[in-house]
Amino acid sequence: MTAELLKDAALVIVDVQNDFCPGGTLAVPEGDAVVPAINALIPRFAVVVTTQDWHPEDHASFAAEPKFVDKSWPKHCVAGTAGAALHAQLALPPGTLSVRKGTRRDLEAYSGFQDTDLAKLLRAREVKRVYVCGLATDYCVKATALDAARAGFETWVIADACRGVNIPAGTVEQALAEMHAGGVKVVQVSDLAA
Ligand code: VGL
Ligand code: ZN
Repeated sequence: MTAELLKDAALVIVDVQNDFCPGGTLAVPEGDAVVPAINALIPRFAVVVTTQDWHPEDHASFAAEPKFVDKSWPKHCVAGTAGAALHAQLALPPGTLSVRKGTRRDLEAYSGFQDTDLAKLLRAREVKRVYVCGLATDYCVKATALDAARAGFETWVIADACRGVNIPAGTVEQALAEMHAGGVKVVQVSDLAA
């Protein structure tokens, strides 16, 4: 049995890229654990979007001695590299939309809505509801979900289909609280998957 499509809804898969998975330059603990969870969710959505962090070689957030807490990072997701590619096991359907962000040297872009066509792409497909999952809960997932809510979409974060940097420990919990305060609803994969 295939579960019904969620009406007017899009699944926004944030930054499930090799550099954020174990073995990558900015690996999120258990980052690749989101892949089977996301693959279980995909059949419920008519509209699927991936975002990718897509930085120039000399992006301003890159540091030789990254501190993480101050948003300085190891070099990651350089445009066109294997590290910037989506995880190979994501079962993306034909017609998956793609958004790339953080492409300007001097600007960090944690949100998939920042300087992209994402809101326009969603509205063109009459999306009213946005479900956000992926990496990292405490940065790009949080920023994308908060921006989706601000843009007027009814927004959910699928908590167990996300993983976070969590440095210092507690930032994932805090991010979920901030999303909740920003009008984003929190759900689990089991609430949605067939
Ligand atoms: C991200 C840190 C730096 C993310 C991107 O995808 O959450 N985190 N760049
Ligand atoms: Zn980045």
